[in-house]
Amino acid sequence: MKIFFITSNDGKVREAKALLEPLGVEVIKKTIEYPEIQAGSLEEVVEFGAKWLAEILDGPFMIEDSGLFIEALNGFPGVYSAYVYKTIGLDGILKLLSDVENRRAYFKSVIGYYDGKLHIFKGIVWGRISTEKRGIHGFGYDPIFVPDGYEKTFAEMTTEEKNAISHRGKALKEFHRWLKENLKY
Ligand code: ITT
Repeated sequence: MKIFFITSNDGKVREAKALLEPLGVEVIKKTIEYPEIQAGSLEEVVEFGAKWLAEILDGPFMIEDSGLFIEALNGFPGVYSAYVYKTIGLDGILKLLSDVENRRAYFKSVIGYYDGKLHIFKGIVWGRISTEKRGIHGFGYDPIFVPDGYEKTFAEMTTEEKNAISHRGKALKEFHRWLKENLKY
């Protein structure tokens, strides 16, 4: 089967393809700018975006909203992750945490699949913010995030290694389980 993934982020598409295509789900990227409201949660952003896109798209589609939540910063950048990445960037986050001992943080991914109804799938991965940028793979905050149980950052892992433990990998696996049960493709 084919799934249209509405996103501007090639990193997200690469991860979705790596995980879903061996399972028989073809992922097709489609870039359509949709409003990302300033809401208190990723779920609300996905809900609003999916309803907005449903008005202009014919077939089923998926979107995804994600963010990095840093404990010592009360969950910042969280829903503002895309904006913060583009403005203060990784160096800005490292500077904010320069004297901070508690470096705990988690990534969260919320996938919305719309087929006339909205279905939500979520994944979280806990870890810590490193003291310097490391690695060349992945995208976004990957060079400064070390998942629990590892010494490497996400940017020092292959797409497959990251998918096996990441927030997006977990949400995609849940989504795939649902597709198999409900669509029996
Ligand atoms: P869309 O078009 O799909 O919205 P986006 O890049 O704007 O793509 P989001 O709105 O979901 O994505 O914003 C998430 C931000 O969090 C984005 O800037 C990424 O840099 C970062 N992010 C999300 N998932 C990540 C991951 O797996 N690794 C590193 N950074 C991630």
